[in-house]
Amino acid sequence: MNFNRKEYSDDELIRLYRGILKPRMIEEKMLILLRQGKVSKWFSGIGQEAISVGSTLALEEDEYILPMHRNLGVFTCRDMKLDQLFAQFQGKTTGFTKGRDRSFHFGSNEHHIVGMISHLGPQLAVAGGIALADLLEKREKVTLVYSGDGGASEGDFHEALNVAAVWNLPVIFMIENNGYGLSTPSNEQFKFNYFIDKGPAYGMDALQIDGNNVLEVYDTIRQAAYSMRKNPRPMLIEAMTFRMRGHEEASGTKYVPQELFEKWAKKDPVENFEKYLLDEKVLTPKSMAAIREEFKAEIEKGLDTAFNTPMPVANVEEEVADMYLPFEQKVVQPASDKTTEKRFVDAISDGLRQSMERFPELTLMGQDIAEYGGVFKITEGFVEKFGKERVRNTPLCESAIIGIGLGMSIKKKKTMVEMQFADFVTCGFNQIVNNLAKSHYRWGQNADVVVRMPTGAGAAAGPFHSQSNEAWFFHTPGLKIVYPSNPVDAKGLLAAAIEDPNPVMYFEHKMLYRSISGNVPDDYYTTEIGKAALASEGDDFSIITYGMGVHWAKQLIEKQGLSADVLDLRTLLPWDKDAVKKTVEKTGRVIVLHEDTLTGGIGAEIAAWISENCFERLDAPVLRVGGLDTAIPFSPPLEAQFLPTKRFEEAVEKMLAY
Ligand SMILES: Cc1ncc(C[n+]2csc(CCOP(=O)(O)OP(=O)(O)O)c2C)c(N)n1
Repeated sequence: MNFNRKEYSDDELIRLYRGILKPRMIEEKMLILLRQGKVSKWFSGIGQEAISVGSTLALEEDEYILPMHRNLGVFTCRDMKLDQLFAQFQGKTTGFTKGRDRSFHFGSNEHHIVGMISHLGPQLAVAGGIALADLLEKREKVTLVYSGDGGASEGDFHEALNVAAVWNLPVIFMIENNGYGLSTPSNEQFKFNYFIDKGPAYGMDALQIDGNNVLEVYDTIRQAAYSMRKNPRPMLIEAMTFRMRGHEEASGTKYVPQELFEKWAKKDPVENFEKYLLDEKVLTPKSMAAIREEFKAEIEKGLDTAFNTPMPVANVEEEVADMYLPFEQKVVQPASDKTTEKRFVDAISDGLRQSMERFPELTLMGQDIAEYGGVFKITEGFVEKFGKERVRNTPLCESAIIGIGLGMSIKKKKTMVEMQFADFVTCGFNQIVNNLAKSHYRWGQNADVVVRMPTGAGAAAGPFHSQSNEAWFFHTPGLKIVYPSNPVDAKGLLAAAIEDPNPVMYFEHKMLYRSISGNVPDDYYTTEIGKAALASEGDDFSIITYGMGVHWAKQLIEKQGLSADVLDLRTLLPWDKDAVKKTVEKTGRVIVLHEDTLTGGIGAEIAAWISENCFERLDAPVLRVGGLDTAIPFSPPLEAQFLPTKRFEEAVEKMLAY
């Protein structure tokens, strides 16, 4: 192996040696503990340590690193206390996730590390968000994220590299090409020869290095980072290496030809570097042994402490509360009583504009939202007022953009991501339900992201521009969901969603944009999240609904001269149980109405809750009315049948006749 120390001092080389030795010694100990049944799953990085260690030590301490499952060296090189690290591996409260997530699935802002979620690829875009925040603040920093060669087959890899290239984000994409993704060899994973062929295709420089040579990794990353801090842009580094053990310790290595192990054993990154340092007389066998002794004692002590720490004591309230960053909304009243008649669409735009003025740290991202003003023109004129840095046109990369939102939160920024149509959120679903929603629970990092969702049918736009998909998110703890039905709430709830540091899905029904108006306060104000409101009051029965349902309910009551409460939920997660209880107790008869398909819809949950909690006060069974359990058809007569309006009328008749 070719080591070239260039101008590096003995101390720097010793730092690298200490860096690479410690994870190796921890891993060797882990193998023993595994055999003794004292630790569970372990993903070994033996043979690949030079990559984690060389790259981590090459960066400044406050530059973020986003490691994967074989990058123990990142954690040890950032001087994490071993007792806490081991406690994390053992699911102890004193780890980094209070026992809620395993192994390397955690972040620590103190150490400028953001760990992965199991899905691998989503991590790449989060790095882009951290880099974007640095870029916007003109901090000369780089962010480094790793990917295996297998994980790089995911669409997230493409999206993250594409956005980073288009936006000149200073991200080092470090591909650890170790020949296998679980049992699948490279030739069954991808068709190109090397990852360096991919960099230029995305418009970024790419370099291939010997991933087993810690000095080469260190020197390459130092130079790359130096240049990228001055001239922000992404770079792809392909580190050639080999996984010397199984995918995880229980899975074996039968599928790997023995010759490969023999070939790569000769390139062991620790042994070769040791030999070089001895040859160079940087270290002696005695000084090496002293370092080993020091680490051995540190590891034993860390393990002792971790093993002697009790397992977590489960507590329901704590678990449920920790899904969210605690936030007590202080409702803001408008400064004056001046109002202007505004359409729903203009009220949303107004709320967004005033939030941009109030929060300099807020950035908007979405397809065609800059000069074009968005397909519904909600951000028209924004780019002139706030500039292109804060009003960002995005490539068609929903997943990456939402992941970037999380990265921006890590750097204390707020983001609003506009889905062009709520239907397209499917392409960013994983980032929302697994990254944004779970990050606070897992390691205390909130995701300060609002996703705007132009939703709903009624325009004969067919199955992919008409869907209501709030129920997907309703089932995801960690998210909040707001869904206004009128211009005043639309403005106030959007401002409130942006103030809230937790991830909020904001649904806006497209058919309301230009069909309804109201007197909207001119000043900035917020509406309370989690509170329903009576849109109409009556005595005979209650209609619990939201969004377009509020208008259907009011129209029917008026048309038929009925007397009913119409409860507009306004927030779906968390929904207002007190208000539901109050109206049920008042009328004893309830219809839950929504546009979304019936089965598994939000109405199902509310109806079940009413029957569990208000049974004695009911005079009739709770009825649910929703969209047909079909996709949403294009042709107007078919779409009209899909929508619940006719079935709603029938349900009202049935309810009153009961
Ligand atoms: C989306 C997703 N699909 C499948 C898996 C299961 N899985 C975990 S690691 C892995 C292989 C990853 O290979 P690679 O990215 O090359 O990393 P390596 O394990 O070789 O370091 C697979 C298939 C997963 N975690 N996430």
